[in-house]
Amino acid sequence: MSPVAPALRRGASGTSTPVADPDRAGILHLGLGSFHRAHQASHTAAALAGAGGDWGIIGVASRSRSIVDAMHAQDFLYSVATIDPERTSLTVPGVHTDAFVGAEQPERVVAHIADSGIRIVTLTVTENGYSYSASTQRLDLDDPTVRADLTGAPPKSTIGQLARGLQARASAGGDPIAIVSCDNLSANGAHTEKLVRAFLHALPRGEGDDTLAFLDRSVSFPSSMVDRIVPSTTPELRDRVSTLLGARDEIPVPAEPFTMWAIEDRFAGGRPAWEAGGAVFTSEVGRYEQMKVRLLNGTHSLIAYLGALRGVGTIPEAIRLDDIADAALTVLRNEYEPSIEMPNGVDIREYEAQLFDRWGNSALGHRTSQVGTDGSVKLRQRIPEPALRALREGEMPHLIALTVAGYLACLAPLAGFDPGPHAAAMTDAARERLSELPATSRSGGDLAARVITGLQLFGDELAEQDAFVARVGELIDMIRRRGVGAAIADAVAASRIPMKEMQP
Ligand code: CS2
Repeated sequence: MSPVAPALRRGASGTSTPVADPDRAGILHLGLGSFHRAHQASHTAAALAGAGGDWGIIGVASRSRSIVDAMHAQDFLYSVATIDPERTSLTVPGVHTDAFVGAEQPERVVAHIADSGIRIVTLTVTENGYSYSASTQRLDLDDPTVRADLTGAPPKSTIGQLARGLQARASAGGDPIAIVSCDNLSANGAHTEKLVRAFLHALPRGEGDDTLAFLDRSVSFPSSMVDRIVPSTTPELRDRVSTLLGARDEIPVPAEPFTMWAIEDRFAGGRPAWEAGGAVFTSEVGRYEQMKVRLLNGTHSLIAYLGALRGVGTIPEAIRLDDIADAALTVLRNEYEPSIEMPNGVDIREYEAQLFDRWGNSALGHRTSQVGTDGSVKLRQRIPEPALRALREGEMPHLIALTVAGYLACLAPLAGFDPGPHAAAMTDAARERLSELPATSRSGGDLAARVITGLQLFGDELAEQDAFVARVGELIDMIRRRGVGAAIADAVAASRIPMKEMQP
């Protein structure tokens, strides 16, 4: 790319015409990360191109300035690079009308939610962003940010911002609005509503009562299942995109060709024609969520931890290893499949075959460390229910146990075991807590018990499953003493899969 290439701006050659009218935003989005920019923004671009409407998006980054500054410098344009092994194709969504940092301007978040022009708030704030306490299964009222938000300070937590914004909207006339979580949480709509209501109930002197009544009347929280693999961007991609585009784009987003969005059609204030971009409006979002969070995400975690322990940096490299592919197929067939009901019209074999193609997309370069990051919150969504179902049936979920063993071998390695650089690159809110445990754990069993039973990292029910805890411990010891290959072989052999069913 020549250094004199012009910056990506409105009207620059090679860019499509932006479709959103800069003065008419209808959506406020919290969490201006890559996933939103590749997924919801692309669907919104398709909806605006197909059916129009005042549905421009104001993007709010929670803390980071860099993406906001770059969006401003590029007239809110950036490209989505759809990457498959044969080719890379570019689109420029052009749906954002503004961007700012929520932590710097919390009052502005509140004001936008109160503004009747905004009829939808969407969220991609990660599993960590909901101020949810897994131990009390409630809004985390001990969290200092939530506590400060409850006192009336400009709100910094997502739930505080939503609740204070809705409170201001109720006083300003109370136009209907939908709040749509697009995070990988089960029943994400109901979950978000429960937390916002808990915040309003926790306000002193019945201050939240009018807003609670407004919620009953005019606010909907549709659940949604989102799916598109979006790796982190790289300097190499920036150069490639800029060459293809003929303009310098500092913030391109790489994404796979596959994309899926299943949403409950409960939009109190109207919505864009997202079906134009392939979204499915359905009453079966719960089934889509379970299918995705278990089959895709649960297996993804297994591939990431095993891959990192085998020393490979990317998911496609990991899934090309025969034993990791066997482990992935075994966990799908034996442990996740029996725990879900597929949505009508989705064929499970086709869906699984697609998963293997998607994981194997080598041009994406999706990192094992990216998928392995934040396992403490991700695994809690992915593994407890299918594991408990198997245990209730008297079966040991060996490959789910291996997922947990792989996670702990990466994040809390016992003395003398080096999980390698890809494990070291995984970040996790629980890393510090976990890293203290190996020094005083005599064995894998000890470590597993302290994490699963002691810390209840995967919830209180799994904490009581002694046989599961013991199996995780055994696999940790096996990884440490005989290597990850031996542990994979042991778990796959122990699983009761009829071999003839093993073809993807
Ligand atoms: C992945 C997901 O990082 C992870 O844990 O499993 O981000 C996955 O790529 C997306 O959910 C795909 O939609």
